[in-house]
Amino acid sequence: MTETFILLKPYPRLWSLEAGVAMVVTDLHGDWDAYRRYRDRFVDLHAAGRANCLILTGDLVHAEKPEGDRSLEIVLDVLDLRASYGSAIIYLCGNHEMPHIYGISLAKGDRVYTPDFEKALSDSGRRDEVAALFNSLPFYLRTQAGVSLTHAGAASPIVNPANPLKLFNWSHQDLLAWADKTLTSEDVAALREGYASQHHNIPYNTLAAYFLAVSGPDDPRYNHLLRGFIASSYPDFERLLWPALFTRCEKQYGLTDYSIFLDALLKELSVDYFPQQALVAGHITLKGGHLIIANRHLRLASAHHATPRKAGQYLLFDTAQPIQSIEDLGNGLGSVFK
Ligand SMILES: [Mn+2]
Repeated sequence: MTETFILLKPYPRLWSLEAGVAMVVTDLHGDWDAYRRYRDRFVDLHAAGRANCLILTGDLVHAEKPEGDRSLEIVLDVLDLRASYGSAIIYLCGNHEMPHIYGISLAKGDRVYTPDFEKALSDSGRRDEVAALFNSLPFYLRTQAGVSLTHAGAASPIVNPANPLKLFNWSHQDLLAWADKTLTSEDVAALREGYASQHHNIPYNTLAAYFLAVSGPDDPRYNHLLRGFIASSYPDFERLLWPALFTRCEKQYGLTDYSIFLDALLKELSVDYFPQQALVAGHITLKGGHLIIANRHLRLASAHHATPRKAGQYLLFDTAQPIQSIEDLGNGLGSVFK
């Protein structure tokens, strides 16, 4: 068996997979049991020559409840898998990975997701490795099969012709460097006070320890809450990056408008490439393990977003074999829970 995979990286955030059978898994959100099942299935399929690469579409981190949240163990295990399988382990950026790149917090209702993972990162001593990993993650993956993948789906900014290349070339480093530079021309002590005043006058020191596991004023990351605030105030962060990773697709835009954004995204992903016919993404809770939207979007729920969880599915498809319709992907759906 000599068949392998071909992965190209034409843009930092848009990669191309042109050969090999891919196994796709979405949104595990700190669920170690699900992660272990999918990882072991990939290892078995790979050994049997039935899968060449594993695509994790993001949101490996942040459980709904802090108890039993094994987010960091999953991410560290992905790093180990990378050591064994190299670039055959493809990890797309989700909206739950992104806040850790910028040092911003993410919450839903009473649940503040980010502090536990920041603390675990500091305790592990492997913060730099994880930061480098998150920083490298693409947003989009397209294939010769005409199937593209992303974390959440299409979003309205894609119809503005200036935006696709901005997104495909997005640099977290440039934005953070700009924020650092901005900080050097500001009165940082006053900014810290301003930050505290926006957070119930809790001292900046306490906030930095809580949100980012910063050890104190001597920590090189001491100003990172300010840096994240500045970076996330950059117009394209809010207008472009945020919708791309957080889109709620047809639930947000309605089916008619979503179809337009979906077509626009698939068209942009097809430029100078094989025509992209279908998008695979996760991010949204559904009944069962998958759902087809607008005949071009396969929403896959591998555990967290599946209802019930054990209805979660993975997808296997040949990235070199053009699909005729999205229904073709149905043959590649599988379960690790049966
Ligand atoms: Mn998500």
